[in-house]
Amino acid sequence: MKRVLLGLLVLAQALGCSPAAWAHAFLDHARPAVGSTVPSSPAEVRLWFTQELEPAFSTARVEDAAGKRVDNKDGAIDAGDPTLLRVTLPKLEPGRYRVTWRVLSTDTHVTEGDFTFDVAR
Ligand SMILES: [Cu+2]
Repeated sequence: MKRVLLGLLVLAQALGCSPAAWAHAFLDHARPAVGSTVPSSPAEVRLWFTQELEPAFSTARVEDAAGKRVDNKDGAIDAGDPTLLRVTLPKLEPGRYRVTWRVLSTDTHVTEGDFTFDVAR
């Protein structure tokens, strides 16, 4: 019985998720917050995830309402917090912006998503 259980544990790890936590890395919260309106152009977008991320395969981009990329293309995992992905921004005009993220968590699963925020007039 012990051997079977051990086999299942090894299988679970091979599949990528630890038996204790089957979840992948999902967006926990963001700043600017999902769907929010901020009074002025934020200096950066910060994305906090539910798991630690693999730096080489975790990216975020910010586009304006016309679909033009506006971020500084410097998306990176925070040096002190492996669940935090940051990308800096130039000064943004008022309007709606879409943040798209795609991350690889340390459990080897890729997840992706997007949301918008508004810069107030
Ligand atoms: Cu997973």
